[in-house]
Amino acid sequence: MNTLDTQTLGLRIQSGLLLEQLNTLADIGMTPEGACCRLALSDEDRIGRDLLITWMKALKLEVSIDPIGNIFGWRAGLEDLPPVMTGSHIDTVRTGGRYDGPLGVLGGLEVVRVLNEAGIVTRRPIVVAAFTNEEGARFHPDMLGSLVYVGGLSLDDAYASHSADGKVLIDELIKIGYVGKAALPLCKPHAFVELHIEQGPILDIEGVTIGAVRDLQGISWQELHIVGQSNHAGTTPMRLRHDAGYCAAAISVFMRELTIEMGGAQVATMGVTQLHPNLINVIAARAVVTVDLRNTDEALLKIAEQKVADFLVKLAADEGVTITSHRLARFEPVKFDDGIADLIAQHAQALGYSCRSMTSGAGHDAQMMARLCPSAMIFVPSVKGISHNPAEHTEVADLVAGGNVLLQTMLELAQ
Ligand code: HGY
Ligand code: MN
Ligand code: MN
Repeated sequence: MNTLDTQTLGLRIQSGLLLEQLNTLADIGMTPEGACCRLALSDEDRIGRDLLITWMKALKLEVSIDPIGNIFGWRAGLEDLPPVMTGSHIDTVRTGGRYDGPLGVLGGLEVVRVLNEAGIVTRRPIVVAAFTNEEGARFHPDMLGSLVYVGGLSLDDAYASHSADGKVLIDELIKIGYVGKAALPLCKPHAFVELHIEQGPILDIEGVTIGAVRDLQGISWQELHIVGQSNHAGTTPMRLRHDAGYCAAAISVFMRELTIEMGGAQVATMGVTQLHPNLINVIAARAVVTVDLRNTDEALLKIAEQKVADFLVKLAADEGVTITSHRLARFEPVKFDDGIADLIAQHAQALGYSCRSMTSGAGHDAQMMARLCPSAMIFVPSVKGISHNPAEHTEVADLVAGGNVLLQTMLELAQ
């Protein structure tokens, strides 16, 4: 083992600045309820991006921005080789926590800080990325920036994406000043490793510190537009109603029953329900609802989608309404690189952390990067499995553990 190896194996991240930056970023877009609200391409997102770039420059990283607004901090290596890339996102859902996304970006900056302070230059360059619109809470699909990066969505189609509040993506990107000129893609990394909170209960319940994420479930998002007929809530006999509000509720109940019938990994969520005119004494004329179906098994996900489609046809006929579906996102399950996942597990154990292999229930930028280069993820526990919620929390010791595993995994990949 050479001196560099013994030196690097002894390196550890420090929690101080990582925590300080996580909290400083969390304050941007903080709501009165204590949630982080930095919807993609919003003013709050712009302020967060500007701050991140300031932090990257303070670490002497060479900052570049690509045409979809992905931000990269590049640290030169001894050799001009494909880099080891890490990163995640800093956009949030409307009721976000402070770790979902920023831990992966700021954890990457902490790795750079430790190497700078140790005076170590790795053989390969190291890049820290912050991808645009990972959440998909404002523009669809989710993981949009990393999807464009790997060529899964054209820039034009991404630019034309419409937000729920009626905005067009390119207009908002111009407005915040983040239409960059860097090459798309900036590079084809040697490897991509993403540090992220689990956002689920498994590590917390089992008391395990590190998740070596080997795969990620498939995602199916659609928006349903239901058109019935508004009418008087008191005078209209039940048999004459074309009630879009009832249909919205019936679809939600059907989705829950479908997960019970299918069991296994099948999950289903109706996150959005908008009724019009949304008045107590008016039968709803229209409804817009969203359907989020996920499963680790592609064949089962397809079955779930078909069962929902069949139910919608019958419901529309029974209730005398029209139901149209608009596809918002569809990603098959992803297998990560077992070699990198093994490295994650080895370094976790070498550092004395408990570790287990996992599947990700949430979508992540790593699932897109896996189309371009060997990729895997490091999970750390979410207390009580809570996320997309201001109560999202990860203990400091677990944040540090995840950062140390990221540091050692990246060092090994970069040497
Ligand atoms: O929806 C997801 O899984 C991710 O948070 N975008
Ligand atoms: Mn995330
Ligand atoms: Mn999220």
